[in-house]
Amino acid sequence: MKRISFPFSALRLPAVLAGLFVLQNEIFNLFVHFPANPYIFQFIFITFSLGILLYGPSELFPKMGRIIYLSVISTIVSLLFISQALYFSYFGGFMQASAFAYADQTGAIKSTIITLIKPILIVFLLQFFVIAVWFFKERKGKISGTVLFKKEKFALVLFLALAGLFSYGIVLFGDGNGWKKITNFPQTLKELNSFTFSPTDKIQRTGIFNYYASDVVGFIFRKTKLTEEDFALVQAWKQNTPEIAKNKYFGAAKGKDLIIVQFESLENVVLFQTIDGQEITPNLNKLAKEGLYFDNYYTQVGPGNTADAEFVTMNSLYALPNTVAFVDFAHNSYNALPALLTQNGYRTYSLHADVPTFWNRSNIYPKLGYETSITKSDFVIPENSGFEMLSDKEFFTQSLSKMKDFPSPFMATFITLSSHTPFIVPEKDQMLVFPENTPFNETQKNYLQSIRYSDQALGEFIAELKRSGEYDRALIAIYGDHGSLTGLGNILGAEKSKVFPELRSSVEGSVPLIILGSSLPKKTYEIPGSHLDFYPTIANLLGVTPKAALMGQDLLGKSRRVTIRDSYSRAITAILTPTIAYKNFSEAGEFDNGTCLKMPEQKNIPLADCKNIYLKETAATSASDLIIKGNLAATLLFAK
Ligand code: GP9
Ligand code: MN
Repeated sequence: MKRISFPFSALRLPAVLAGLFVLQNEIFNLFVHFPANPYIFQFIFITFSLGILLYGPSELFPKMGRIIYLSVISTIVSLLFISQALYFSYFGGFMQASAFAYADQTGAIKSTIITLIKPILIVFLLQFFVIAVWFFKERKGKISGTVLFKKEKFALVLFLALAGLFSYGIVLFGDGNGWKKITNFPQTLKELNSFTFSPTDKIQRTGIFNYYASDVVGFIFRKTKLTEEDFALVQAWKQNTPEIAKNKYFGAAKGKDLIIVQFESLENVVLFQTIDGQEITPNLNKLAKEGLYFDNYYTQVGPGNTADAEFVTMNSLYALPNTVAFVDFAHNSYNALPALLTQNGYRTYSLHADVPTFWNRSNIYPKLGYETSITKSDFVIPENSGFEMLSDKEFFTQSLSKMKDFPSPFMATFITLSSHTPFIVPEKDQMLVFPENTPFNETQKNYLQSIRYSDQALGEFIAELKRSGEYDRALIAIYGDHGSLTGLGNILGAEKSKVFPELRSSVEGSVPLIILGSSLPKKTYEIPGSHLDFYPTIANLLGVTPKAALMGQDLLGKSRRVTIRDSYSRAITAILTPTIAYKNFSEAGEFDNGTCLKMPEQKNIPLADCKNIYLKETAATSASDLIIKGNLAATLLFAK
């Protein structure tokens, strides 16, 4: 066999296969209906590198070894692509390592597997064809083979290792801030798994193969085995947590349909504010006066933003500080609000005009008890609307006609989109006119325009519910998922707020909660509450009893307490009760750095007075994390 020069000539076949691998990754992205890839260069670079890393080592083996190696890798590649594609066709989501750990669904797919096989899947087998042709030509002498000396083999391994490190290094450390130093390799691997918390984002940037690899790495590193002490902590919390007490509102909305609107990036601070005489949220303001308005209600999101708001609201469990439960704990068993309502005769729907894979929703929704998900492809997206996604007006209008077919009683969760960052509303739909000397910057102005627009869409939606009579048959709850991160809170006077301004204006900030129902009084509540309290409050209003211990409390009940955690460190940043409060906005979050206050006066009192509640809340927040990580939600059931 003729010797040819090293090093790149040795990688000719791996390079061809890596090129094909890039193509296969992109075809997979098209198969799962991803829109045009905004990270196409990063995507090509990383998937090509992984292709080289997978196929490159074949050159280290002599003849037969090379064929065996390539066959093994090709089989792995085909299996992963095809099983992910089949999983997507069946579940509408991406296969995760945790799905096998808590496998209860894989059986179901077997019977329908044949019907899911489509001709396009052949693309994921093409590498076998390329390899066969290559070897045939090599044998005929049309392509020269390579024989590597020991030193060259060593150099090749080194080259592959460097190429791998460099490519993944770019993902981890190439964020335009130069290169960070790797000090702790296991930590670096963990970061590689969570450089972005969103699976769709990760797959668009690095391909499905890399996503699955990082999911497996994350799964291995994740602490899901609990110690005896962990179990004891959860048990102690459960024992001390009574069933939600019934009050005079119990069953006030019994048998009614439940309509929930999770309003994107809606901060409480924009309500009842004007710009040059124009109300920012005229519709929300009106609605707040028509029902129960919680003016001191807080988001609890971690890195999962919208998804965390949904998670906390539907489960009454805290969001995890450094990972996203929707993604990493999607296959757990939960006792969520939609599941409770299905057990009480409700049909449950979620409506959101994004792809179902976003935030891994298609994997977790069934676990929360949603029976039907209405997603992007169920809506007609008008051309040239000027909105990046389906506009909220279209979303509500089209949803209303779908809702007519929902059998009562139903629960329908609407998740809006138009006020999502970067808050771009086409000029024709902008309703606010800013004066010349406005204190708001461009982003803040865009944010306010988007809120004004979505407020209008919501107003029209509610008006239609009233017109059709559905308003009288429903319990309606509207709340913001999280803040806007635009820093506009202080301009609008959040610093003058009665409660901690740090909470009002930060991302862990105050969001409104409005509950409407013909049987409810008109009342504004100053008492503190958070997303955690949604489930117990709504359950009591509907007259259904949660089966398991919850982290939150009924907002209409006697006992009130809110504990807010920093979204990244686990630290407790604030505990609010009507009589005592603790706050600590320092990064480390140690108890001693905090302040204890007598409420509602906000008068400093000795720190020691807050010790008890701080310890209790620390235990509760830890219990919440352990319940999720240890998949214990199903064990929290009250004895019958
Ligand atoms: C899109 C939307 C994302 O599905 O829910 O919201 P985000 O988490 O980016 O606020
Ligand atoms: Mn959001």
